[in-house]
This record gives sequence, C-alpha cells and structure tokens, in this order.
Amino acid sequence: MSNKKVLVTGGSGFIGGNFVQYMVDKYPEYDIYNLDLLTYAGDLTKHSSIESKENYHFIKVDIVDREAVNSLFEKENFDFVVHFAAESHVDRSITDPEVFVRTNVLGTQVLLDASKQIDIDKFVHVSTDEVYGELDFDPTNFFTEDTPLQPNSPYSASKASSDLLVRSYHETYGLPVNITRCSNNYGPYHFPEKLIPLTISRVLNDEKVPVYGDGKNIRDWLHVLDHCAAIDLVMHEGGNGEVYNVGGHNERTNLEVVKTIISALGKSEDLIEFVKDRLGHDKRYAIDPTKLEQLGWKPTYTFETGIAQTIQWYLDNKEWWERIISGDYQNYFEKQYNV
Ligand code: NAD
Ligand code: TDX
Repeated sequence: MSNKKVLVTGGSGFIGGNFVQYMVDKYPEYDIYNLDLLTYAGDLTKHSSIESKENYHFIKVDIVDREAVNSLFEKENFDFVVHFAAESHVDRSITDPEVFVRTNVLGTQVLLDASKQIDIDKFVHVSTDEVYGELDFDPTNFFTEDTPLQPNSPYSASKASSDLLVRSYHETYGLPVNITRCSNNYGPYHFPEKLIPLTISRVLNDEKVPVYGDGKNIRDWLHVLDHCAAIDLVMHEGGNGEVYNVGGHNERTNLEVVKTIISALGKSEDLIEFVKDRLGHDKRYAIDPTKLEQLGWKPTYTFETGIAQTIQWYLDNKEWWERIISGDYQNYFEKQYNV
C-alpha cells in the first residue's frame, strides 16, 4: 500500500481518538495527523501509547482559524481529511448554541475551502443520525440515507448544516466527499457527560444517575471500534459523493441501558433518579445500515459484548475518568443538574 497523509480533525476526542489509534496501528505506512484544539472534550494523554510512533503527528489548531488551516494544508498536501472535530453534546447545545454554529458550521466550511485548494482523494465528513430528527416507536421504521433532514436540537441543526455544506462543495466544486451518519457510539474514552460513561462512573461512585423524563427514549448503540472500521471502509471504498448510515441494530431504551450497567456492577436500582426531561428530547433513533453492509461492513460487537468490554475498560482506567470528573467538568455537571 502506498504512503498517504491522513488528516484527522478532532483526533483527541472520543471517536476521533479511537480512530487515530486504529489508523496509526493498522496503517504504519500512512502518516496520521491529529488536528485538535483541545477543548474540554480533547485529551492528549489517551495517545501516550502512540505519541512516539513515527507515523503519528499532533497539531493544535482551531478549525475555524482559516489562516492556520490554509497554511497547514498548503504545507502538508493531505490525501484524506477525516473530519470529526465538533461540539458534540446535545445538552450543551441547548444552553449555549453559539459555539456549535461556530465550530460545526464555520469550522467545516474552513476545512472544505482548504481541501478544495489541494488535490485530495477524499473528504470524509463524520455526521450523525440526529440530523434525521426522531422516529416514532414503530420498530419497523428506520432512518435510511433518503430520510429527510429534520434536526431538532441546536447540535443536530449545526451538524445538518455542515452536511449540506459538504454536499454543496461536492456538487459545486467537484470535491470528492463522503458523509457518514452514525448512531450513538460507546466504548473506551467516552467523555463522562454522555449517558453510558456518566452512568458507569456515577454508579461506581454510588451516586444517583439522572434519567431524563420516563427513560423510554430509544437510542441505537454502536461500539466505537465498529464505527472506526466503517469509516476506514468508507474513506477507501465509498462511492464519491455518497452518504452512508452506520448502525448495528442495537436499540435500547435509556432505562434498559442504565439498568444493564447497574446490574453488571452489582449495585441497586435505587440509584436511578428520574429528572426533568431534555428540551426537544428526540424519542427514538434507529439506523438501517443496508447500504454500508453492501459495501462490506459488519459490526463485530453486540450490545452485550460491547457494554461488558466498556464497563471493564472503565474499571481498569479509573484514573482517566476520575481526573476528568474532578475538574472543569464537575462545574458543568453541578450547573446542569443544580446539585
Ligand atoms: P468529542 O466531543 O468527544 O470530541 C470532539 C473533539 O473535537 C475534541 O477533541 C475537541 O477538542 C475537538 N474540537 C472541538 N472544537 C474544535 C475546534 N474548533 N477545532 C479543532 N478541534 C476542535 O466528540 P465525539 O463524540 O468523539 O464525536 C466526534 C464526531 O462524531 C462529531 O462530529 C460528532 O458529531 C460525530 N458523532 C458522534 C457520535 C457519538 O455518539 N458520540 C455519534 C455520531 C456522530
Ligand atoms: O444524564 C443523562 N440522562 C439521560 O437520560 C444524559 C447525559 C442523557 N440521557 C438520555 C438522553 C438521550 O436520550 O440518554 C440518551 C443519550 O444521551 P447522550 O449520551 O447525551 O447522547 P445523545 O443525545 O443521544 O447524542 C449522542 O449520540 C449522537 C452524541 O452525544 C452525539 O454527538 C451523537 O451525534
């Protein structure tokens, strides 16, 4: 295989971080560049096992900084851009939408402009099933690539906006692109503001777990490493301009997820606390992944094997998440839940 330069934006976050490690290990002949601003969600310590490898490079840059991004692209002439960098937490977008527009919309546009100045093989835009809005509870209804975009939160609206910009750069300037729309990820290095790591960390500390509304909202869970393999496949084999949904048919209510974790850790369901519902809370997400399966992708984790592996990872890596929940994140958590 030939040498390629791969720019991964947001490579210090949850999914981008897993993807950087996956790529550095799988493609020693590629140069992997992790571009990240290191916001509250970015963490470089997770890369201690790869930081001395010759094919790993880190660059601290804000994707909205046009000058810095342009000069980097002129210097490095990347073959692939895999774009994860974003503000990613729905609850934060409800209290502070502005930074979501700045990073997710403007940042994507800056990267697209820089990409069209060089001869790239592919710009892969990592998006989300949330751009499709919500499904009802009819288990035969799924999001397909043709489902209309109907985002309901400022987060998903900013992601849908960036998807449309990516599409327009393909149609207008002929930029080679793919858009992937994945369901909820979970796994190692998931930031403990999100449901699964929040539940694991709080249950381990014998703290109450806030469940929004009646806990009956449904999410479709995918292990982060299955998502990484999907992106690897799409960047190399995806049809130019195509959108691919990513999901493994693992629908669970939030209450089922929380109860599974509590039971695996041998704790009491008294830890569950029903709190006020999220504003505009989407009822159900569920992905039809047929198009990606036809390209050759198949998930390797079931929810049962994935959640067991993830719980074990949080037990083995207490230091990582304890540091996070003892810092700035704690202030956010107290403000969010008035505790
Ligand atoms: P995350 O919040 O864990 O990580 C985001 C990363 O982007 C962080 O490292 C952060 O420092 C970086 N970043 C933020 N603003 C930046 C800026 N202005 N310039 C450069 N870097 C910046 O997010 P995640 O959960 O890993 O999600 C990654 C991507 O995948 C996002 O685009 C998200 O919309 C998408 N996605 C996430 C999920 C999920 O379940 N987490 C599901 C589907 C799609
Ligand atoms: O404390 C909580 N209690 C609770 O009941 C939190 C944090 C969440 N929830 C509920 C809300 C959702 O129905 O759990 C579900 C999952 O919530 P999050 O972990 O915040 O994920 P979600 O809002 O579904 O969005 C995630 O998946 C799609 C990612 O954060 C997005 O970046 C991705 O696009």
